[in-house]
Amino acid sequence: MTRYESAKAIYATFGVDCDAAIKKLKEVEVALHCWQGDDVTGFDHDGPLSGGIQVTGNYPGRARTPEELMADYETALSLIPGKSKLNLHASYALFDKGEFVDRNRLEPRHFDGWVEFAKKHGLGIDFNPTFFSHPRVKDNLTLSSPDEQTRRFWIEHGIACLKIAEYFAKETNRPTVINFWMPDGMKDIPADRLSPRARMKESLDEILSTPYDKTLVFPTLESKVFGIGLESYTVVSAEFALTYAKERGITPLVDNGHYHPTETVSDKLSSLYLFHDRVALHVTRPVRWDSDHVVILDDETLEIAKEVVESGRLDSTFIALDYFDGSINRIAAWVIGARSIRKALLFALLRPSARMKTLQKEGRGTELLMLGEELKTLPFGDVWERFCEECSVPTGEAWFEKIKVYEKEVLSKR
Ligand code: RNT
Ligand code: ZN
Repeated sequence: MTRYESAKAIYATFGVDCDAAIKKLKEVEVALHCWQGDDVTGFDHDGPLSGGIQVTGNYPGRARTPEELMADYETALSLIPGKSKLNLHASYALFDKGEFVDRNRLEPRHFDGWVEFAKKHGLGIDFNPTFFSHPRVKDNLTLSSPDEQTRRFWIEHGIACLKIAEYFAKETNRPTVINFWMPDGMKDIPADRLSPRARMKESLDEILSTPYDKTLVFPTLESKVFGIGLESYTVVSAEFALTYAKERGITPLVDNGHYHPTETVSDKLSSLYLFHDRVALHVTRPVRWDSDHVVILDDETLEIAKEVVESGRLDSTFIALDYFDGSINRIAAWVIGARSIRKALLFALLRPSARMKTLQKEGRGTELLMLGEELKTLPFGDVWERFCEECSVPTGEAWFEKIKVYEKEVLSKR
């Protein structure tokens, strides 16, 4: 008997079908963010990272060119089991030698290299307009700026990106999520909280009134509680984002680093599911603040995965990773997070959920608690290894060998 067969027999005694869980997990697509590879730098500016987000660490080997980023991304993909989706930011536009096009004038052709890359790897593409790290951000505001020229510039950027998103969807023949995250906010107490939000609403309305294929392109709106240097006020707060998304028929995006520390996204999902056809996730790991540490198999990641799976909403949840750590090997960072979210999903798929729901319904809390604890020590690792094998990626820590070789041969020479 192999270890997998033995594990399968043990899970079967709990009424859990391991083969079915593996099969389901293979279908789940997780968007892998290009920005982990270069510390959210992009290719269209030389200035610092702005928008109240921060990458710390200067581990050697950061990707500096599209070629380097693509090669690194490819290396990460080869070590991640299951389906990935390419997640791009507008700041990663590819320009011909000597060419420069500002963000409000971007065209689909500036992303042809990425489309080719996605097709080569059989990936769908998600997209993000980039409302930060740019001289046209004025007083930390973009779409909510009182300065009409500034606001116009960013509206044009949003519209340009919507067209690019549609191009991605058509080229890859897969849906494209386009996520709107605007860092707009204030360091100190605003005199007027209402007007920036009113302008934000108007700007988003104008962007979304551009015709786009609603069966292929899914705009999402991401809220945030605060950013670095934007501590007192963020325009797109949770209330703004949820109400706007509901009113306008777009998808809310919840990033688990964007709430007060004792709030959990895992507890928010079921409420969102009741009112939204689709929900989008940025899975990250906030350590004391929205620090965007690499995702690991921690309690909240497990609980988020459990909520997605047990609400029966795996197929209508857009799952994306969003973190950036510059203090460790960046490719390993991609792989660790991407493997961890899949471990969490597998763990959720291996729960005897019908039995557990019945226990809750019948008020048998003692038994439910007992069962939850017993599940934690089942031979989960053997099922995970099997999943990796079936996806033809290295099991256990064997994948790290490739990282070491790549670091020696490629990264250390940058
Ligand atoms: C920032 C948001 C946002 C960004 C990316 C780069 O706090 O989480 O999603 O991380 O767009
Ligand atoms: Zn995010």
